[in-house]
Amino acid sequence: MSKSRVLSGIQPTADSFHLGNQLGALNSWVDLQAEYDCFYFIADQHAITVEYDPEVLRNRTRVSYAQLLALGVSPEQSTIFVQSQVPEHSQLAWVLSCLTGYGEASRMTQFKDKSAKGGAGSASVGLFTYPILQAADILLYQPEFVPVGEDQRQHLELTRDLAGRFNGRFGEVFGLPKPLIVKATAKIRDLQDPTKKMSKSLPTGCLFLLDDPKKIEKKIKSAVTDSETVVRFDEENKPGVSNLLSILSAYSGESIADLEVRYEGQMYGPFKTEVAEVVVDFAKGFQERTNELLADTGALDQQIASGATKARSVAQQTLDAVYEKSGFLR
Ligand code: ATP
Ligand code: LTN
Repeated sequence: MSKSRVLSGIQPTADSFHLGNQLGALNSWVDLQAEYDCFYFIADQHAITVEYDPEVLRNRTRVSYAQLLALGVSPEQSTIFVQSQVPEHSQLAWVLSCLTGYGEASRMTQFKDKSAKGGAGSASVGLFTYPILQAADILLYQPEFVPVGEDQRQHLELTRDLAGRFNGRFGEVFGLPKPLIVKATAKIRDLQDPTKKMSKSLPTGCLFLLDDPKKIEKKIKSAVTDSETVVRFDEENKPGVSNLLSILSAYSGESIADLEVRYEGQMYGPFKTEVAEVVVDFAKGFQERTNELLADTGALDQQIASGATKARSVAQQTLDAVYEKSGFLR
């Protein structure tokens, strides 16, 4: 029996992935490969919906791709590609945008949040139509599941609506993809303000996987905890300690309950030291693998190009069917 398909994407909007990206999303990308036919891509076209620098983007796209491989996403098992190298994404996005209501697009909360941050009137039309491009990303590959964070649920809903609308109006082409929401415990918090989620936009409390290991250690050792000295998981009253427990458990494989027992009667010092050790240990190997891939850009670019070839062989079939039903001359 053929495996069912999974598709997901990530934007190349930072110089490094952070621990939240890894534990909240990318580790599950790695795990899903055992059971599914996975398509993963770097959403570089989504990254130009806000102000950016072209050379920085090019570099971040390569670095993001290399990091995916270093995390264990495998080009043998999965199809890993860069969005802008598969022109079918833009082509399908146009067809879908003609099926999207203006009011419908206006209700997307990510646009409202992001455009509000940039100041009224400064948002691009690309930022407005972002979810339609995302719908095209997904529907081109006919996936059964789309692993995304809670923040993307609304975009998935729009994707399903557009797929159903196209099918209803022009004839059955698309299946309706289901969200695979990564479990809530995978939400990692900011080390300096554990009431917030870890995010690249708050770099002081964010652990970037490509940070200097000394910096990683320092950030963990100065993580905000609380005035108690009990290592106990209690997200509401002890968000800082609970966050560190989640991190330690994720990297060491030891359960949170076992960690609580092992740290009974101890202060935060040794606990933080161990958290720093496991993260630094992982980061060192990860950085070595990433840098090795980045050392030969020619080989890396070839690998990226062959990902695009594999992706296009699927994307073209869907686009063909869509163009046929849409009434374009073939
Ligand atoms: P921003 O700076 O815009 O908040 P970000 O740092 O949250 O960005 P994204 O590029 O939005 O990063 O996230 C990429 C993926 O990583 C998404 O699937 C998202 O759900 C996941 N992710 C990001 N931050 C965390 C976190 N703190 N905990 C768990 N998952 C996260
Ligand atoms: N919007 C997503 C990234 C993204 C995506 C996709 C995820 C773009 N296209 C298609 C899943 C499927 C984000 O910012 N996390």
